[in-house]
Amino acid sequence: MIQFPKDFVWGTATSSYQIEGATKEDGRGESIWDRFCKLPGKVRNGENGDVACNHYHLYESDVKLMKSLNIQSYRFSVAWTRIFPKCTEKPNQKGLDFYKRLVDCLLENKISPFLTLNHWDLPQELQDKGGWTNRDVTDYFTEYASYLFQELGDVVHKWGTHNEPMVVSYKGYSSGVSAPGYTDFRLHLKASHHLMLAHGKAVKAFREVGPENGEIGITLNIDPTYPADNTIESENAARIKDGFQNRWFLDPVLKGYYPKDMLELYKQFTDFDYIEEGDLTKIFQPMDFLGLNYYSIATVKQGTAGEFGFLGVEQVKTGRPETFMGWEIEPKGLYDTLLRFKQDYGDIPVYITENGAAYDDKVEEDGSIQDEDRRIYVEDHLKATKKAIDDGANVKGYYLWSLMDNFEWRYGYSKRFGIVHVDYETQKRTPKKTAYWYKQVIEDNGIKEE
Ligand code: IFM
Repeated sequence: MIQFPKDFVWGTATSSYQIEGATKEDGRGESIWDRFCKLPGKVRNGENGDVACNHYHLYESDVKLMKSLNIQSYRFSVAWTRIFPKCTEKPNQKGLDFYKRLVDCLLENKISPFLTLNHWDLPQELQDKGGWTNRDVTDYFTEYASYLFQELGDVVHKWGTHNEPMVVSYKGYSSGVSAPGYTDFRLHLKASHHLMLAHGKAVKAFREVGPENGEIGITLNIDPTYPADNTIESENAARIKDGFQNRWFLDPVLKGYYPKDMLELYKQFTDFDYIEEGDLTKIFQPMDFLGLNYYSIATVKQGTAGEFGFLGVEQVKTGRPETFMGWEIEPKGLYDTLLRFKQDYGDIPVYITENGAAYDDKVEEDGSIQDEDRRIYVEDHLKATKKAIDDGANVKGYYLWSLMDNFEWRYGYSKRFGIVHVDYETQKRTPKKTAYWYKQVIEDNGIKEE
């Protein structure tokens, strides 16, 4: 048996827009994803989160299902627009009540809630003011966060500010594949700064008005980056890609500065006039944990082709097996990331806030889903996690992405990440083979060796 530490937390994760549905109920306001989904060609088949997994109505049975699978903790996000449909007006009690009911239900079932404040569904009203490129949004975010700290702080102890701010700013404002869909790298730089500033302000507010025994952190999506070969050029490309995706966010929140080499490189795009004196101090707030979303690695060489060509970086495939997202599978990348945190960023406790895989699941004639490929993916990543813990990494828990199949953003419903299958016609939930396997892992607090 590969045994995990006795206080290790086993969880699953989801996010509001991806599962809730009920987008027009109980006073919820419009979010940027509601708007983005309506734009022609942005989301596969013009799909959207209007119904999704109908979790808004089915949350009680979803919680019971989690309970039946031994899940100890549930990471979910709050839809900002349910709480503040209009940012300048008073909060919407009905929206808050939904999350109160959800949290109560979790606690009744002995599942500890982990609440993320921003999993991408920014109010459209704030987007109309410039979204994350407008510094004022950092104040709106702090107000929204503080309200939830006060209203839910007695029952929720684990809090996350943003999920993957890199995706929000880069994919939303530069590559344009996510809401709001802009394509200007300068906007990404500005938006990323404001996201981190909002994070810092919210953490500070948490210390002032949040629960005394609560914990708060941020979730970053880290792609460990490796040079394609031993040349200086490839090593340089790896440094840049790592700076762009990883250090640009890790360094400000955990060290209080932007990476110097990236500031130098980005001078060609901006004069950084949006960074005000004292901002980095505001961003650099002591956190209780770091959340890591890990899926894959990046392998790069110098070049001008592809998405990162404008930075002189060309990402290449290495021939490793891939998931249904086309993401290369490399559990060692998770191990390397966990040890890198320890080496470069101190001994901060880490939660793996997302890890999992999309596969082209087939429903068998008997109704079961034999997702052996996903089970192996999870098993191999858990083994990498355990090895990292043995080698000194401070990992406190693991949240499998995702509890159930859901709306996978621009890919609509075509990519299934769940350990529970969702029939979107009937909303029937069916645990897949991975779910039963994970249940046993939790019961054993470890992985049985063959
Ligand atoms: O579905 C997403 C999630 O919203 C954020 N992290 C990556 C997942 C898989 O793409």
